[in-house]
Amino acid sequence: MSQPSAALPLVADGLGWNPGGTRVLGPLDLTVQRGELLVIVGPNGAGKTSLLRLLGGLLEPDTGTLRWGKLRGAGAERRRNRARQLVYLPQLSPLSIPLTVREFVRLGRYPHRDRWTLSATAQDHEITESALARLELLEMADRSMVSLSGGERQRVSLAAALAQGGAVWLLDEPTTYLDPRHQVEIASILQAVHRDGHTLVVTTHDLNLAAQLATRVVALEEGRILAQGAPRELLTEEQLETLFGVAFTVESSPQGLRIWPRAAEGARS
Ligand code: TTP
Ligand code: MG
Repeated sequence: MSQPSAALPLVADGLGWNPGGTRVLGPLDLTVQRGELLVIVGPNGAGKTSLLRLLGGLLEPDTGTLRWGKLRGAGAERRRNRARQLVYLPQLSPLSIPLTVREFVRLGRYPHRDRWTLSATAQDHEITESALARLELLEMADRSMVSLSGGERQRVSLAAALAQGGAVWLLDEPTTYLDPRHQVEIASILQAVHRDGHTLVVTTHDLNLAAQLATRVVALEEGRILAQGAPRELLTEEQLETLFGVAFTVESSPQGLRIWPRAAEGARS
């Protein structure tokens, strides 16, 4: 895995996005510190994906500024450096990609290729194979992307992210489609990436995952930051009810938090 560089922190100042004149996000201020694992939670339509896309430079803000500390170069060179430093995992990966799993994962190495020859090196192949192995995808490496289930596609996207590497990882609901075993596996991969010193910004509706992973949680509501703090400060019954409009039970133990919506309690017993 590539070593994190000094391309941090990420500082958003008055950041706002108003497509077609309608306010979707902001204006908001957000600083992501180097080495943080920031989890963004909030209801559908709160603006989590929009915020992640803005942070990744995939959307142009309508207001405010976004600073990437110590990102070198200008123009095309700067964009290239950003592509090397930034891993972006979309919420929904494209459905009809005419590539095999291995080819798709190898594409993750694209920003690292020599800009003139663009050919994959032995190191690119080695990193690709190790990412495929890590996500248990070697057996399906020659299958077409078109033939995969949603969860399989999500694991392939994560393998491509792993192959790419980079200082900052922006992951939009990385576990939505996964079965329990693969959810646990992905959580442990994200923890390993974080332990290696990388910075992660992750959106999720899985509040238990947020509690398990986050160094800080940001609650987003109608495009604005409602509250933020350590998981135990932010993921409280009161705060979650305010945010999602449904009652929650939060059990706290030395092992961590257990969170579930209270309406589900009847179904559990
Ligand atoms: P999102 O940012 O997609 O909201 P979200 O990611 O919090 O929601 P979910 O939990 O369902 O993934 O959208 C916020 C609003 O912005 C929503 O009303 C749709 C709108 N929007 C656009 O108009 N254009 C876009 O390209 C996107 C991404 C969102
Ligand atoms: Mg989203």
